[in-house]
Amino acid sequence: MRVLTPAPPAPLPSSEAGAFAADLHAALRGTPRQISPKYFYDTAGSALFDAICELPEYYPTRTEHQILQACGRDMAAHIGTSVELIEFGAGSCVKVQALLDHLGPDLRYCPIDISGEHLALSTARLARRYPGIEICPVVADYTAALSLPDAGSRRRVGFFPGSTLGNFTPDEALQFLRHAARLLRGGALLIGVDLIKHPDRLHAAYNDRQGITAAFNKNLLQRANQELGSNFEPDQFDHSAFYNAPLQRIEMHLVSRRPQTIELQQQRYTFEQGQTLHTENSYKFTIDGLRHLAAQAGWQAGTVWTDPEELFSLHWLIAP
Ligand code: AVI
Repeated sequence: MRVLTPAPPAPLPSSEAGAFAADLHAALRGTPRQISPKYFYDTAGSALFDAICELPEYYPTRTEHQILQACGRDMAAHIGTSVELIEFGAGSCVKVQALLDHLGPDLRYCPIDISGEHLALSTARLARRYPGIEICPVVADYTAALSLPDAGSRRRVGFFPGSTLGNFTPDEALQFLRHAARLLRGGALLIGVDLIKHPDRLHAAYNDRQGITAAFNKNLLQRANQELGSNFEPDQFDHSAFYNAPLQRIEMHLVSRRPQTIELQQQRYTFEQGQTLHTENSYKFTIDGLRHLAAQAGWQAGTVWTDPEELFSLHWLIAP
């Protein structure tokens, strides 16, 4: 078993808080008011997201898992041997196990995640389960410039499951795919994206009956109160999630239930009744749409794996 020590360290909490404060002020000054969904994921938000993944209405995680279970052997054959497998935003390193189960020991696995603590726990667990694999965790923001371990003669293959690409703006998605194509030149990328389907199914997935997605959305306000000392009243905002068909995306908003003023670091911001803070977009793709986007970023589109209902898809992209 070989687990290399994670490096470099995660950003300091104070700089994270500074970025959150700056982005929240900018969002509240903007028209429309919009903030990056990356701020959902503090400890409470990450736990709520894990709970979302278990919900009966939230099909993406379960469906992707089913595809990985059913087609993991074939995907592993595409990945091949003598590979450096790089997972972008690996978190608890659970999904990759469907691939590791079919890959030989001649493999280096490099999970990248911003949370060093989380990564250390997940890779320790993984090393116990796959003692023959070299694990080389990288603590970093995978959307920024990365320094990865030298691949030597190994081919680099990326793994980016979970339809996280859908939470990027179209420009960011293109930028990420270009950045990944450079990083994985001569190799490939296995990427999971959610597919366009009937709006009722999409609506249900983001408006669950237990209200977990609503709590996840409102947690952003709790986080601001805790970390930045603002005075949002989460009960005075409604969760709103709907499918914007022309833009092929689920939009999540927090809607002010009444006229109200909030204070954030000595600045006052007024919400009219019905005014929203736009907290997330979750883009949905067609199979051809994703292949076209990948081609624009320099990829050659290969095999696609889906479930029988075509709810979700995993794509093999080649970086020439
Ligand atoms: C992480 N991401 C792919 C999820 C999604 O479906 O866009 C985040 C999420 N937001 C609400 N529910 C789940």
